[in-house]
Amino acid sequence: MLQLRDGQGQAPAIHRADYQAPAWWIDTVDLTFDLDPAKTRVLNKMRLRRNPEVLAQPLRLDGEELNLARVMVNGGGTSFKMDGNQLVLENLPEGNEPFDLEIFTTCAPAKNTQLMGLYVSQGTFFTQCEAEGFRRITYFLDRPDVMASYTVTLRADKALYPVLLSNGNLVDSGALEDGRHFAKWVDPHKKPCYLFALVAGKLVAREQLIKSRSGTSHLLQVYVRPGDLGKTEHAMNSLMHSVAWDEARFGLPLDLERFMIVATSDFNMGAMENKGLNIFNTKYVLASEATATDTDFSNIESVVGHEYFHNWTGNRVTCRDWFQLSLKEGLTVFRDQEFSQDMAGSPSARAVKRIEDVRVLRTAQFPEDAGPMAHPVRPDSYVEINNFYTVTIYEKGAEVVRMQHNLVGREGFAKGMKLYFDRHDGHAVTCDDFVQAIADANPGSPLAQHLPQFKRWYSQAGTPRVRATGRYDAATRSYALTLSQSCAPTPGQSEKLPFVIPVELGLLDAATGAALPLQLADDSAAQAGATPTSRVVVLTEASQTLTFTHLDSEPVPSLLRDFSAPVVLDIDTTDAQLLTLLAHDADAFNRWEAGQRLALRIAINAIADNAQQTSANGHFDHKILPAEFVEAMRAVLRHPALDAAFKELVLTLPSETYIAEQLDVVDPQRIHAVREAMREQLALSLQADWEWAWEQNEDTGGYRPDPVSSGRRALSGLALHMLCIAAQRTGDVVWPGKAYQRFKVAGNMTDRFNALTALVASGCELAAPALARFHALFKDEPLVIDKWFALQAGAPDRGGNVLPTVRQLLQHPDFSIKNPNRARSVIFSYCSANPGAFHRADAAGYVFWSDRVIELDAINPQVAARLARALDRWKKLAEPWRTAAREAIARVAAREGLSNDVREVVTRALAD
Ligand code: B3K
Ligand code: ZN
Repeated sequence: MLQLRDGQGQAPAIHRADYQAPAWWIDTVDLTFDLDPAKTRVLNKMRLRRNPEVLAQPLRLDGEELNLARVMVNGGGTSFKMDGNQLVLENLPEGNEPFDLEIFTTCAPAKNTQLMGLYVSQGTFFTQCEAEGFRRITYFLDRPDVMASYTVTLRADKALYPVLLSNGNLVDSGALEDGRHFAKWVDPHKKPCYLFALVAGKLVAREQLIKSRSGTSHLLQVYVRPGDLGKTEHAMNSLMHSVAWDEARFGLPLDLERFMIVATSDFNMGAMENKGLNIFNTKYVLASEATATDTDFSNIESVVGHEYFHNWTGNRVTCRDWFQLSLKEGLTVFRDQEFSQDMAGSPSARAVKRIEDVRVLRTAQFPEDAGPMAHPVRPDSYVEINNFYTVTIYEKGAEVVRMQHNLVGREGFAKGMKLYFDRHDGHAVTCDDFVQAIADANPGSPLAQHLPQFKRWYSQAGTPRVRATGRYDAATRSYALTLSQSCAPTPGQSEKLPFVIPVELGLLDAATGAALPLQLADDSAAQAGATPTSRVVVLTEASQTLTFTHLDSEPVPSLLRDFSAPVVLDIDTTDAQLLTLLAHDADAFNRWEAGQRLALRIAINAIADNAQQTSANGHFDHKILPAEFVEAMRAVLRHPALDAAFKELVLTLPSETYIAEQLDVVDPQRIHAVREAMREQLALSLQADWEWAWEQNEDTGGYRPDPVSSGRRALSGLALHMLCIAAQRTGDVVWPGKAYQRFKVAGNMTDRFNALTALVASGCELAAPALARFHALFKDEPLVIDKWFALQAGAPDRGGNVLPTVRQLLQHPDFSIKNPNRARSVIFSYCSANPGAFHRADAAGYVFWSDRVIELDAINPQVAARLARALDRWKKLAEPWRTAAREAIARVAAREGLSNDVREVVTRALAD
């Protein structure tokens, strides 16, 4: 155990305010590995010196699950002691001169099921060190502000491990005795230990030479298992595009002779940005049109980009401590989002990407911000840092960077980035340092003007709400718009001060939908003739009123365009106003948003309306959607100019999770029934239009994962799904037949899987043979089998049938709880992504959840703690779910020997 625990109590929290610079520096590290799955030997030779700026202290090195064999100082023996997991050396040479410390340990990679530190996956060695995995490899100052130069020698059996990789440049390699061989790597860049990596195994690589703008050449490599090479083209293309983009947009070149990506099927998350040796989950590397969907292709592009962009934002400039995690993660998510938008090209495709990103923020981060795990973008404390790789740190952090970008403009942001690197290259710094650089490079900008207040985005948790009210005065032809902000208390933070909230807005003519010139009463520049139709207002007070003049009638406000701030907008728009925005808003985001607001309003009213009861078969007896809504959806679907991808987003109803977030008390079954009823009505009322949309978009030609053709596949997939839903209701057999045919002959995985989804989700009889056929076709493709599991665990519940199916899936020969992708595909798809099936009135879903959390925790605490978050929002549940959920959480909390990871999550969930 890392910390002493008091019975079942939590390990102590670590506080940001307690940060102290390290008392020792490690300048160089020379590691020699004798790789053996059962017992790997690690010789660690370090050169250390005291940090003269810190009061003298013993050297305390972190270690975990290591067998210590030898410690030597300057070549001789030394005294040492253990304090918990720390190796403590007190009698070190006096003075500030460097000295040598040699530590010899062994570890057992084959037994490492946590997948942190050094582990074995399918006969290949991999490492994962972020955040605190390096201490599972050797004793070290395992903290990101200690940056050292690494030399690494790997020794292993040549037949079993022909490829030996580590960070940096290969400087030597050769044969050893007994069929062994070695490779020696030197990393030219200093780095914190969380960026260390090694890989050893039977791998093959796709290679590509590229030239930077300055003319230097670089070798790019994507390593996979033999047999997977044919699925690496898209990852390599994505890497090449990433390198070119970072140089073109930010002037940041590749700083290494060689850059490697290696894929593994056993990985806790998506990928890891180890310096020059990125390790990826196969899910974000391997793609072919036969096995990967359009979503997979676009995820690969963004994850490859994300990890590559870390090479500067994270690796060249890293975090002072883990509280600063968003310094690298928020910024790098912002960069990967911008990269994907720039790659998408057209304004419409950019808007689609923005909508997708906001959807993630609102369905995952907003609930986090309102629940027991709420924390600021820069947290103040944590028990287990692995629990803080969250949507708040990543996605909200990216929004906070995006607001800075928008407040200083694109050029200003590029200047700010340059200043950031001029100041901090090669150092471990804080979120404050970042925002200071952006502001200092842009004096006079709204960011610089409001800098101390802007920083509250880093320190205050919770999603702010902006309440907007408009009043039109015909006498003065003016429109007064009042914007008021507030933010609910979050655990440990009861008072919130006003944020700096950029609100991009426009006004539309209510009759024609035309964009109106925005003349502010007190804005002389605008009166001089420069009257834009969209502008950004920076809200800094608790309440502010803007008065727009020269308006002949009451306008329709379009607020928070392009989602200009991560807030909830409360506004009493009429249905007619929303319909105008849906039909005419020049801002694509708000056009989509108007449709979502209409749907949300209908759903919430139906949920609250006790007169609308479901009949025994779960169906609503009367229609929920008003005719105007159906007609508006038809107009979007049939629109001659809108892109298919955008149509698909508009025609997709808000998720059950998002609907639940709007309610104070959540009846998950009622939400599910209402949403299903809305979908069914949309399917039936627009049947002819869906048929038309299917025919229009059925054939996308040869497979290319570009935004236009993937948008067409998305819309035809939705159309087919809706047609199968309608068929279930009408008894039609034609469309299920067509879906089955499509499933059989589809030329790519997107179309095939969409057809399979339509069959399974609509509950038609052809689902079972299709699933069997799909498994037989792809039994040797683990990533496709993950989809097969996930589809069944995420299927709509029919009379409680999903949980028994999930239990059966756990017994399937292809299931293994030790493989995180597989565990996620079954267990998470059920517990976290299928609310209608999970929240059972008999509590069996919750019992299943608690069993799996406990089972997983013994194998892999990080994955278990993620699953533990599935009941974060239990306090909002109506009875009987609320009590049952609390009991399930309490059942987990009552276990002895829980990991810090799960303990922290359940403790916070149960806190008042
Ligand atoms: N930095 C890693 C995440 C590490 C998670 C450790 N629990 C991947 C990324 O964000 O790029
Ligand atoms: Zn990252």
